[in-house]
Amino acid sequence: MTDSEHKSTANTALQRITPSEALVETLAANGVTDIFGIMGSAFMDAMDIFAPAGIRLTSVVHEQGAGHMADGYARASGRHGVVIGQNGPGISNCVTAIAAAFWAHSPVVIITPEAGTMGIGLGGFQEANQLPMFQEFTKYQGHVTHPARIAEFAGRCFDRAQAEMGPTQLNIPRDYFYGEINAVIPQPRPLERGPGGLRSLDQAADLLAAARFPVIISGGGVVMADAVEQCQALAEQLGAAVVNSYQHNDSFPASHPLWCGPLGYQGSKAAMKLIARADVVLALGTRLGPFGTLPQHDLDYWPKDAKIIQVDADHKMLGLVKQISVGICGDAKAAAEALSLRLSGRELAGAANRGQRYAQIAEEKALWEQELDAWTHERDPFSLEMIAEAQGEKTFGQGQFLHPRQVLRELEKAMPADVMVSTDIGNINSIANSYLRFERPRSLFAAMSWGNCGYAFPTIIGAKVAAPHRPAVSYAGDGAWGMSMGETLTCVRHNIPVTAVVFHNRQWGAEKKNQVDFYGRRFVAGELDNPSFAAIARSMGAEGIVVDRLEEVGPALKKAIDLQMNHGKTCIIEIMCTRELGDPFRRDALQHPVRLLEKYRDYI
Ligand SMILES: Cc1ncc(C[n+]2csc(CCOP(=O)(O)OP(=O)(O)O)c2C)c(N)n1
Ligand SMILES: [Mg+2]
Repeated sequence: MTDSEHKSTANTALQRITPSEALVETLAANGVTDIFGIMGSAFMDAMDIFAPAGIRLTSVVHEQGAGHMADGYARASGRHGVVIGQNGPGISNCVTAIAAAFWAHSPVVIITPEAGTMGIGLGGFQEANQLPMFQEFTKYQGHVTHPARIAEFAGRCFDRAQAEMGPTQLNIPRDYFYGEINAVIPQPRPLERGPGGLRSLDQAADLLAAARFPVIISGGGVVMADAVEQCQALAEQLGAAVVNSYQHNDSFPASHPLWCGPLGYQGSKAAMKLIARADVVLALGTRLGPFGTLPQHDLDYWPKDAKIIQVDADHKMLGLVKQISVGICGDAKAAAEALSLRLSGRELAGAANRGQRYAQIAEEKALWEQELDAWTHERDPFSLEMIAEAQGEKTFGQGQFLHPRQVLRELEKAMPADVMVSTDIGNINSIANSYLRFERPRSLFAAMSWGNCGYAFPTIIGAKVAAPHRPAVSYAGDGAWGMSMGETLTCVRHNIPVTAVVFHNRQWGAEKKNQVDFYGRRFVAGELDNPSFAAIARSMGAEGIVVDRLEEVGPALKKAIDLQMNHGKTCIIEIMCTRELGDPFRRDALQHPVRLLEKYRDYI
């Protein structure tokens, strides 16, 4: 649902009203039904009337969780996610989550009550200048300069979060909730987006018509613009292979014959080998982020001689990272439609070898699937040692430590239809990129370019609140789970049933991999000595399952989904994994150590 479709009962005339009422009425006018946060005196006057305005405040364990929930809510629904907290520490607790939402392009509004105007600068209680904290991670910061302007600033924050596809901040001195004002409740002003400049669309159509091996990169913009259907129509018209941009595996249906899988870290070799052959690439709704286009699997796949057409709703992204031939500042859906229209009835150079391309796509995909099937475990020396060591060991469940890749394959096979999955940052979560396939958009919520551990679990809770009818699953490593598992209490307290998969490998694996590759296996701070997370989950009132036999992975997921969908229960599936480690995250950014001082001489 878009903002314009919300039915608002708000009075649009000038009214005598309190600032708290003006704020809450503006929230209601924007269709807000859910806010995430922790209560506080700073905004209690407004909070007191949330319920009669049809707004539920879900109280969380930690405000970072609330920020991620707002992000997940926005990503699952396309609507605003809203987060609120106590001035000072409640607000500073949100910084990481707002940064993550910024890089996920989520329309999150953070409402930040601030110290009162009569005390600012005197060093009172919970006082901080709250605008600089979020300056880098917001598209707009509305600071309420007078109580009578609270609705005006609030409305602008909601409009700009959608228009600019990112978080906005509404900063309200806490004394400005009180008093009486004359105010108009602003109605949402959704931005109508267009296809882009006509000349650039014409140029792009000419390039596509002349392409002999066209490839489409379907990006996050395709998800956000609900443009999968239009992208698919264009791909079929051109007979173009479609690859997902990094972490946007839900931007094209995986069952489609033209789908090739994701680019980027632990992505699809089929996608990489096919885009390497392109003479024309249509990058639809993607900023072509640097991390998502790095060489992978020893394949430097970016087609350096191809003509690149880039479509992005933000003009600042055009040509920023990759050289392009044509840049279109437009909406992915409208641009795809406009290109289809321009190409229909035209002679397409690629028509001649269309059948051949379909065959090549099918062949590369089959090869990649075979490779994945055979790739049951990692084969580097460290991993082989870890696997050998685990063979003699029993888990606390008395079973075996499992190979992460096999676990991920089993999870893939057992995924329910219409599932939403969130993923964290870590070695096993990254490898999951090869095994996460979706049929519809708004299904994958990865920790995007902010890359913070602890992202996935609170994010899936927010997604579940937005889409309660859809199964919701989060993935996290044991380290990241430790950061975020407190929010299990939020699920239990507020009946928000989700399924959390925890890959228990007893280490901060992704970073330890760098110590293997660059630091002579000198393991500093990499080991994790954990209790059973399933037992912790049970003590928090959720269900917990320990999995230490491969044949139990699929049934455990199915059982947890049944608990979630049919019994309203949150379940943590703790999967015992070996310490083997896949390819590292940032090989590109590390250098082998050099030591000049005598005392550190051995540390190379
Ligand atoms: C908030 C935050 N702190 C630290 C890091 C650095 N970091 C990246 S991956 C990683 C290890 C993750 O370990 P775990 O969650 O157990 O997953 P594994 O790699 O073992 O699969 C760390 C510490 C980060 N990305 N985010
Ligand atoms: Mg781990």
